[in-house]
Amino acid sequence: MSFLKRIPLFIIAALLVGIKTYVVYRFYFGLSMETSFQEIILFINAIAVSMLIFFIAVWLKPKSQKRFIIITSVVLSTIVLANLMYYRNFTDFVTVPTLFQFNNAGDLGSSVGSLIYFSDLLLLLDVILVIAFTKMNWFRVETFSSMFRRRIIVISFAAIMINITLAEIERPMLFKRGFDREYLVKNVGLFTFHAYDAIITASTQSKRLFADGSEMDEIDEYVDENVREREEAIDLTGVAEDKNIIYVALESVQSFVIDEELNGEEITPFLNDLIEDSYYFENFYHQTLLGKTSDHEFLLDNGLYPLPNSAVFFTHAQNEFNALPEILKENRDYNSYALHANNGSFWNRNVMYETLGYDEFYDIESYDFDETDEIGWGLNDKKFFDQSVDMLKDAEEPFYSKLITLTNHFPFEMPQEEATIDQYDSSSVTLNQYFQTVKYTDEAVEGFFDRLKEEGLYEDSIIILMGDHYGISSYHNESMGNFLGKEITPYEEVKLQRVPMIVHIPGHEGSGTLSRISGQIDFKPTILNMMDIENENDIVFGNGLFAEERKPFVALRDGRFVGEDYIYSGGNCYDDSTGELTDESSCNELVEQAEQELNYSDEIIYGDLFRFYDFEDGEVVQD
Ligand code: GP9
Ligand code: MN
Repeated sequence: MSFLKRIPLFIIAALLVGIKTYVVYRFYFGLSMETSFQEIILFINAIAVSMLIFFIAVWLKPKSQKRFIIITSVVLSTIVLANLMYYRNFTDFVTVPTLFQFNNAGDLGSSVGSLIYFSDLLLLLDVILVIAFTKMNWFRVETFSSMFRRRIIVISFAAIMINITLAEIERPMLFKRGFDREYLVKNVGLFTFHAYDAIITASTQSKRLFADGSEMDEIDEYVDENVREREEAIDLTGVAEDKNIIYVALESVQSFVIDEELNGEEITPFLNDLIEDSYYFENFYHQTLLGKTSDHEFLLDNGLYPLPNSAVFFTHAQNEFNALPEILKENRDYNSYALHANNGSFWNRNVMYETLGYDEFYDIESYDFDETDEIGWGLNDKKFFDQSVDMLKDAEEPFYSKLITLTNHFPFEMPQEEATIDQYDSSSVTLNQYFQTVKYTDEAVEGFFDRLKEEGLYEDSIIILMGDHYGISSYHNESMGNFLGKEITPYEEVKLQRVPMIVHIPGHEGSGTLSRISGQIDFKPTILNMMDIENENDIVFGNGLFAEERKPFVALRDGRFVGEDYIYSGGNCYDDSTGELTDESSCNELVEQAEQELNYSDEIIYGDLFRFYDFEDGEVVQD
């Protein structure tokens, strides 16, 4: 037994709890592991975090050390068990905001019994052992030397750094972007995730506390002077009244593939035909940043910009918004549905959709498929659309619905036997493969239209399709330049941020291609105009796409912008008629306005300012 006496108790506790948390992640939560690298990260984070927490013991006196070790293992086990029960009910992890949502806690309360399994008893084994070891004085508990303490600090921080570095390799920008709670837990563990969540909540709440609504007057004035005046150039006011609105997000589809060929084959034959019979905006820009797909969803439903340094879906899902689903419900009694075959917690959608007013979210759990139906990130677009139509068929009409595709997602891999177009031949594997997945999505959309017609949904709907953001980053400029037959300058890079935007109105005559500069920020006012819903007091930074008088620029979220005559990129001003550099002063005025506008939008979100604004009469209501 004297040999055991040499091992410090806190190390034993750290290992026991670390191994237990690993077992829970792996076998109780059933987190999916795609690679052995993920397995390793999962194991390392469980041990590293547990070490960091228990190593605090070296600073304590022997008696407090024992107390600390027991209390810590009980608290950590409670956190794990609480999350496990929550996960079994909601397939998600506990967050600070959910703790304050009593309806969730209530749901859980009533079903606690059915959420605890007999096998959960095993999860208390570490606590029992820690208590027993402490009582029996088997392991070393003493006042440690300062040399030993220093070593322990170095070891535990090194372990955490290794964990964070590996996590960054596995998911670049994990902390900045958040992605999915499941990713966070997989990569940095449950306890670090809770710390991260607490820090984000505290920082958003503190910014919110300083706002008192006085900021809204200036913003309202800006919107009044710069955004609100508009007249319909093409009169489509009310065209969508009583119709279903079916919005389709085309994952990573950029405008450069439209009407383009690869080895003599059209890349998007169906979309090309559809455009002939639709309004097509050929100078339409995505305005997303870190939150990618979710940023585009935010833009569409709110007419506000996403945030410069986080995914707004993640950080501000508790804010008050004035989103499309809510407005459509209030004014026209529309139901809103979101359909997307991915984890409900990805981009925090399961929380944000409720905030935005969606009635139903059909996530991965609503779709029926096995491995053979998967391409890339999940269910293939063809099966996705097919099953989505079944859901829409049963939906209460008229509705507003959003369907988000997934097959054309980076890294654009697909089984070659299903590919119907060649790969491109360049040094960029990403670009080479891209055309095949884009074509696949194009075919899936065709199938979707066929099914809508078959089910009698087509005639009563307006169908809008849009690329959510770029798919090919500037990293592939050289190959992209080869494909397009021109050098990709910073000016061309901006032009590559164009995404297709198609408004298809069945039975409508006179549509066509429009060249006006426009962007995702214009979606919400466009829908409201088409629904003939008065929105004169709304605070948005976009104009209806059919309006004659429009803001003279489209701001990208990273500081670049597109003006009517100039494009601003990389701190330089380009003449749009030549694509050549021009005098900076030509861009100055718009540089300022674009920056101002982005700041106003950020202020609204950071300060949660809509809680001080009455959209009915356009008044600011301060506390
Ligand atoms: C995830 C899907 C793709 O659910 O929307 O997200 P992205 O990586 O494009 O933001
Ligand atoms: Mn996307």
